[in-house]
Amino acid sequence: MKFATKAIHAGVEPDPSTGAIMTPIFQTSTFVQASPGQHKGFEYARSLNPTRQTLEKALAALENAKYAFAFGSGMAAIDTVIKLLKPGSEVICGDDIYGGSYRLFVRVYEDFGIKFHFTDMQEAQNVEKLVNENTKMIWVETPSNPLLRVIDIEAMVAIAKKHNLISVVDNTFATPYLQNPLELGADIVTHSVTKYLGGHSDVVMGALMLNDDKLAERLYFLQKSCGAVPAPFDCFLVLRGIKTLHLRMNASCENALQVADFLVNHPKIQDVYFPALPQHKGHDIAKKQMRKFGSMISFTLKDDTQAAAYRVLEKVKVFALAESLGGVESLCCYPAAMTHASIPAEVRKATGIKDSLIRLSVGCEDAEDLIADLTQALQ
Ligand code: P1T
Repeated sequence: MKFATKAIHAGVEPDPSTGAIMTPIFQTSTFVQASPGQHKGFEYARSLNPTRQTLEKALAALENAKYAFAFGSGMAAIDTVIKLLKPGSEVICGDDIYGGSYRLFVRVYEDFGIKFHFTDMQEAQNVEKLVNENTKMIWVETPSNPLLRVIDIEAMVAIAKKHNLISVVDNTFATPYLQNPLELGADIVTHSVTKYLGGHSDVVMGALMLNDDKLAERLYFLQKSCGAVPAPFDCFLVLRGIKTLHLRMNASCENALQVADFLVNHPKIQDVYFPALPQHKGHDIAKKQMRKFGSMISFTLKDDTQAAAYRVLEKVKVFALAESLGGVESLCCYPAAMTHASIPAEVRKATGIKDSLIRLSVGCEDAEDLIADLTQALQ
């Protein structure tokens, strides 16, 4: 099946009891058994709920994965992956990642004896150099948040396979429509479903997709044991959202090309971080491993100050100043004080997050209106 057909149909069967074409919201905590252990595949809604099961099948299909597990947030999905490790384990991780992932790794899991090494994964040798006998996992976020760095997934997978490490790719920015890390050899894909998969800024959810039976068994065990599962209503909303993933992505990626072109030619803009630009360091790798370049763009101002960035962010009218991304509505944010505030300033600076860095999530409005909005805000 091709992508659009899968997005609309995969996993969803008419409800057997009524014929309802949309999977019902099974708002129930438990399921009646005929005799202890004799049931219809569902016992207690933390372990499995029919609405969630349908969504998990649909999510698996989108990544061409054997398994998918849905969680109450993207962070809950990431948290579950880290629980595959034990005290003493070490993880090699990109240095440009979502601030919440950094916070979970450094401020939660370092207390449990797991060590994280952050490095610029654009150079594979930086990763290879950090591997030691305790290394158990490679954590890749590509394109990265907020600098839109593109990491060569196949190169990271090669290092992981050579040293018997679990390779994980956070595919939130690309979505399964643009990039399929499992097909490039990655072991686990993680998503903040809150973003493009949900697509309408009305749900917080996460997901893991994978093919490996052993890892899947452990992740399912962790999902039901730790219990960070999404509500049936949220599963329903995401089932609805993913039906238009390809349509929304096509529209927002096209808009992003136009917005980036406008920014590159604007006299007040210093740098534009967007993988579609030929001068972007990861452009060729993006062309190799992605189908389009996504709709996240970051940029800096010639007046590289927080005050100048705030002046722009306070003036936008169509773009909303808010955390998150991937909805039909365009958003803008100031990562240093918002999505990445939990990363110490010196660490942010070393990674290359400048004082005027602004991040855009380009949505599905008319590109002309988005550009007009940025024009007046930059003025
Ligand atoms: O917000 P949540 O659904 O828990 O997902 C966390 C997460 C994981 N991975 C990436 C790449 C992310 O960008 C996020 C969440 N990011 C934002 C809220 C943001 O505005 O960047």
